[in-house]
Amino acid sequence: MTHCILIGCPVDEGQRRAGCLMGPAAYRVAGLADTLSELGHTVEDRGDVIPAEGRDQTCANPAVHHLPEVIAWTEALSAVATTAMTDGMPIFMGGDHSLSLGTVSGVASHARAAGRPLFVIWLDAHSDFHTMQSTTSGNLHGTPMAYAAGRAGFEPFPPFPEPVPAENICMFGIRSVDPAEHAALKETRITVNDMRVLDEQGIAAPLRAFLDRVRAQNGLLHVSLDVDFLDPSIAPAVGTTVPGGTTFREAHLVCELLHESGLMTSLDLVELNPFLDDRGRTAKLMVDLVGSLMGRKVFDRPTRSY
Ligand code: B3U
Ligand code: MN
Ligand code: MN
Repeated sequence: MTHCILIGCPVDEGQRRAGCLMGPAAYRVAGLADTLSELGHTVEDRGDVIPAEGRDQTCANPAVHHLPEVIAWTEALSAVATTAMTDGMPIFMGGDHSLSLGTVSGVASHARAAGRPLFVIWLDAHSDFHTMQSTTSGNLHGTPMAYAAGRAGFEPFPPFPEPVPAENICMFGIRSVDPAEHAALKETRITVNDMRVLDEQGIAAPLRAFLDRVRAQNGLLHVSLDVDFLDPSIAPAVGTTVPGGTTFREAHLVCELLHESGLMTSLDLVELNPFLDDRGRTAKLMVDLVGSLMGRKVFDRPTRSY
């Protein structure tokens, strides 16, 4: 049994297609809290975070937009995340992916205080590995993984508490990487499981390999689930649809393996744009995936301990 802490993060400023701010409400309507309590967990909904007013910060790249607002979100969410980590398992209901600038930073502060290494699983079509200098869209939802990895080029932001070592970062579902991200990723030891890897090896083997490392080091594990990890045919409610995403079954398998590992300590649900949804179908699928992440299954699997 886990104490699940729901935290609404109605962040819309990290991209240009308005609507992600309705995400937290959609997760509540789709029954996230009931799903968790039916699985035997306790649930506490801490409501939606309200950031302070943005200060007048700028950066050299003129494409970047809403920088003061995103910095204000980062500061607010980081503080909320650190507190929640001591109380239970935070589930951050986004909001666009720029919210992870704050959530991962808050979780990293907690990990440092707890003296445990932090690991991150990034389930996404995109690598989100831009700095504020390299982004051409100027959408800051394309940057949080670079911030968490400690890349230079985030000067107006608070310094990232304890950058996540590249060996502790594992991406799945990747199929849209900009040239600047590609060049930067090649210089790191981040594990990028793009769709080619998943097609050849399946999703279970690479995921288990990474989970083995988390377990061996007694790590904390942050999971960041972007709606566009899923194929747009099953999850249409997202601003940046990328064809060729994970299937319903692959996505549930990832979630079931994560649950069986018992390793996940925090979770982001990002990029749901309910304005683009088809009768709540994407919101319901995301809630079902959280169900699998938190223990819903057909039968126990006795063959492996996790
Ligand atoms: N890499 C592109 C596209 C993108 C990143 N994240 C999303 N889209 N959702 C960019 O704008 O940085
Ligand atoms: Mn993303
Ligand atoms: Mn994405």
